[in-house]
Amino acid sequence: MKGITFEKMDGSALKVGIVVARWNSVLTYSLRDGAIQGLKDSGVLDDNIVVLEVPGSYEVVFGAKHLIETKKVDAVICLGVLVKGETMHFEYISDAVTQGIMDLNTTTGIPVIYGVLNCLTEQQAEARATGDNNHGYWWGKSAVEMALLA
Ligand code: DLZ
Repeated sequence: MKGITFEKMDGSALKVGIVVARWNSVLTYSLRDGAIQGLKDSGVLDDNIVVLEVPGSYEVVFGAKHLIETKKVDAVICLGVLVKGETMHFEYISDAVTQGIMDLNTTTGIPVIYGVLNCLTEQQAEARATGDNNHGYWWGKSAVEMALLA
């Protein structure tokens, strides 16, 4: 089976932040919707889901730190879609965001989920951000599982 399997979870006492990049927004908004569904299916209440938009994937780390510092969230999901272009932008942003999210995980005590797709083509990204294979759904559930560890 593709994807991640989860036990039944009770996230009803949790507050979860979602940081979503607007670059490639059709796909990132689809990931956001998938993540919200994953949270709700794990018991997280609508009122306890905080969504923050940022311009691009490079900004999701700052956005996640902001939510952790100002909203008392139990977990944060970082959502972005990076598609390789003709320049080195993709490599630099991808590396920076990946390292930045890991740093937040090791320094803040709050789980920060890596919901950034790094794809060679838009088709690859679409296949992972939409429909039955919307990775956002698993990332929502991953956030609940990790927050419940605390
Ligand atoms: C500039 C840029 C480029 C070229 N590509 C992407 C991308 O594929 N996905 C994405 O989320 N953001 C991209 N960005 C924008 C950067 O993430 C960032 O918003 C700007 O460089 C401003 O810091």
